[in-house]
Amino acid sequence: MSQANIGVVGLAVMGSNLARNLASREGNTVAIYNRSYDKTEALVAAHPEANFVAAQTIQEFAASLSAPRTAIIMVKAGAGTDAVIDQLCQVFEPGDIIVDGGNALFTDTIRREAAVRATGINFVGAGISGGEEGALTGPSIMPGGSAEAWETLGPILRSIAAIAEGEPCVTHVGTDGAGHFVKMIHNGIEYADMQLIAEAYDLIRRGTGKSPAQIADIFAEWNTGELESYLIEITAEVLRQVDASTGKPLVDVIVDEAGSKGTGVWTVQTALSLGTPVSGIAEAVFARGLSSHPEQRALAANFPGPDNFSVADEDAFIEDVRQALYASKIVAYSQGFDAIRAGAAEYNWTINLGEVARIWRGGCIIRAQFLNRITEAYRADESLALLMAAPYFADAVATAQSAWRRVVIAATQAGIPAPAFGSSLSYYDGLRADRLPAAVVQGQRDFFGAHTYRRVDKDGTFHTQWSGDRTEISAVDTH
Ligand code: NBP
Repeated sequence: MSQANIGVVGLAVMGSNLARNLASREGNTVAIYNRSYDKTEALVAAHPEANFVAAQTIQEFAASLSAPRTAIIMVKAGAGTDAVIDQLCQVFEPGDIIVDGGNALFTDTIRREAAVRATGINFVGAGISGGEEGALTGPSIMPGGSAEAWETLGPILRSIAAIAEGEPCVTHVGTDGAGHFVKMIHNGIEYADMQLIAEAYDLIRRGTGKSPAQIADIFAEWNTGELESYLIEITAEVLRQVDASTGKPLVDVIVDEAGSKGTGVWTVQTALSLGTPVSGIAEAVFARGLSSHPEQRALAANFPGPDNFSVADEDAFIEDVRQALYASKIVAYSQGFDAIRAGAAEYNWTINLGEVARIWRGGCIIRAQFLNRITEAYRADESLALLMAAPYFADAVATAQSAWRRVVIAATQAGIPAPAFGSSLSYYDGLRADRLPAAVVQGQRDFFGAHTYRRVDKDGTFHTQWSGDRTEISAVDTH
């Protein structure tokens, strides 16, 4: 017994692939356990080459691990995770390490970490991105938890993570729920990136009449430049795919209702409570929501829109769309990193934002060349308050802004929905505005609720006596 140095609990798609990934690395012996033993048996039978120690019970599982025992949980997030943590706490000892690699809500991770730490056992919430393929060949890993746990866990996670430009895509993100928080924001950015690419496709298709296969060629071309990313690459693959049964482009036979598993919603809910505008991510979540209400879409199907739309210069329009996509993507990432900064301040995490961008360069769904630029921006200025104000991004957005406006105007005139393009441009214009109508909002708030306002020309807080003689008084007098 005690021959395994790492264990995996939960052997569905993600867990079995992660266990195989671990077993493929030199020096690892992997204890495996699943609630239903048939999955464990099937994994062992299918992979005789792997160095597995199969356990039928949680007690056997614990006994097969050498100290400090380290187990990665890969079960359905929620009640399943709590059930497995409870079981492991019964059989583990102080100093051992429980890692939750599922998609847990970060506030659950904060709660679980505190409860498990009270027993002397370490608890690490680790975001794991890359889907089933990433789990097998190398994911991007975002662990939270204590520095003590990271000492044992670090070398193991480094050995299985994706490698980007020679460096493993894993870092100790911060304490307790920091890893799952950063994974949540990663997924939110992923939503925005996907929606922006989908809007670019829609504009080109409806604006120029090009076929999905022709647009696949355009995206493949974009993938050789500053937009180079996994999501652009796979979009080209999706658009090129022909449906075997009808001979039509596959994209034309897929029902146009986008689903979700909730991490985008969590990102937006969290950002709302932090007061951080993640408008690009929010529009992406809302766009999925709108798509998934066929009964409403049917009722609105005859609403009037503009007549025929076609662009005069196709090549120029496509280049404008490319630039608008790049600028909107910069906004989405800038907003996502802003949410991480705000989360770190709220939950007392020290998160190195440049490192976050670095570990997203490989393994995960939003992997892209572009992330190097983010790392460079935070290396140059660790306290950068606005990512898109870093010189590289500010220049890129300045270069793109005319094209961006032309695309949003064209979309509006054509009646083609481009909510993420449009709201990203509004965010940009909001940030750069000399004066915002927020002053009017403050006036309204003071009028109906005596919420007070500050003045541009002197310190202090003020209130206008709206229901009286409308003279202004110092706000302290109102309370
Ligand atoms: P699922 O999310 O489908 O969960 C199935 C696993 O959970 C099985 O091993 C099942 O055991 C176990 N389980 C459940 Br359900 N309830 C349990 C309980 N009460 N006690 C013990 N085990 C229980 O698996 P998955 O798709 O492999 O995902 C695993 C985790 O990884 C999830 O948190 C997911 O969100 C996350 N994740 C998934 C992806 C992805 O691309 N799929 C990517 C990144 C992260 P059984 O065999 O006995 O039913």
